[in-house]
Amino acid sequence: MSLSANVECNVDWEAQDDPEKLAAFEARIDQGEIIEPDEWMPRNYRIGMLRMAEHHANSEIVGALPEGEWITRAPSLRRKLALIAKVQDEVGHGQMLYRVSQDLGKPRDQMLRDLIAGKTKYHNVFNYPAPTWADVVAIQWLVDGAAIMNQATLADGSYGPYVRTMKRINMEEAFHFKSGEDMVLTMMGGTLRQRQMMQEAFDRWWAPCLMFFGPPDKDSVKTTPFMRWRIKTATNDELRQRFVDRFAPAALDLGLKIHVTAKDDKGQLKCKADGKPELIEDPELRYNPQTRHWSFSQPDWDEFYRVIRGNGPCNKERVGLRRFSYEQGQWVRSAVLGSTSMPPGADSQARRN
Ligand code: FAQ
Repeated sequence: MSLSANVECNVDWEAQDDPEKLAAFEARIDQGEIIEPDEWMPRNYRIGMLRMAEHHANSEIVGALPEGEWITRAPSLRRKLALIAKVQDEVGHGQMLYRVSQDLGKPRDQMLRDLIAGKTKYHNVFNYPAPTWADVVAIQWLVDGAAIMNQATLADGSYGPYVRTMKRINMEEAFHFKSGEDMVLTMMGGTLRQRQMMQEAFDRWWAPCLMFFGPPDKDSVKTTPFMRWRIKTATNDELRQRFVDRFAPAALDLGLKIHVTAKDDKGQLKCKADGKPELIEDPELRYNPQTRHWSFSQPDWDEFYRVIRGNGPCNKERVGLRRFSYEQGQWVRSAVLGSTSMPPGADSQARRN
């Protein structure tokens, strides 16, 4: 089955599949079998897998942008070479994941158009600014660390092409993470100013990274059915806890502090004289030897929903750059594919001219 262009790809929980085919499919899932694109699958499995792979592909190509801005400003030739390779890897991951999504039935051009029209999402973390080199370090250490943690579980999933792509991507992400570790050690072993820069960047990225794994399980409609079909193999909260258990002690060992925004008695943010939010050490952060887990304060989930709905600090800038890139490629699509379609939003403008 293939979805035609401009079809809305939404999971429909009311949709009924042939009960016999569904039972046979679920028996295969229970046996740990891998599902291939040309085999029968429930409609919601196909759509759910497509949406996840497309969201992932979007995240890779948009995720290359905050770090890409730093290529010309990297502090040494060695760091510059590593950063160029890393950014190139992320775009390559996007390429592979758009291919996986295409095979599930959505044309690539529609995916690129939906991204710049704001119809589809990408990861929350890529809507935050990277104002200093220490932010590049935080991205490679924390965001790549979070990505590996999530993707290691996705590599145990049930859809063959996505699982195989995850295995390949995870090997490359492991290099990015190692580079992040090397850079955070350098920063924290450096001058007072370098350590301060790293702390400020860490403060900017900690909460977005907690949000990286998605909303709390109680608010995640898709987690239970996706776990049933092994599209996901760990819940959002399980992964968030693994992240904190791994990175909270590592950060403290390096001399970093884990901050949260201070609130007054009415739950309103407290601000400093310069208007920036006041930060305090996370009062919930502690290790529980019984559970062997770290407790921590939940991030601001209202901020998460604002950001993923297009109202984060850098959404417009990031999508704007993707639009610019799409428009710049128009002549290639028209020369190679004979495409006459204009970038979304430009159609009415073009017709008027
Ligand atoms: N950001 O019901 P759930 C990388 C949305 S690549 C934005 O829990 P689900 C490499 C979600 O889509 C990182 N939106 O959804 C790199 C859903 O929206 P919908 C990309 C989010 O699917 C590193 C709604 O909220 N990785 O980092 C986020 O069960 C450095 C309800 O959520 C992947 O995409 C979020 N954080 O679980 C590149 C991995 N979380 O569909 C450059 C694959 C949730 O209702 C530099 N994806 N939403 O409109 C997944 O594992 C899952 O899809 C989740 C969400 C965990 C993202």
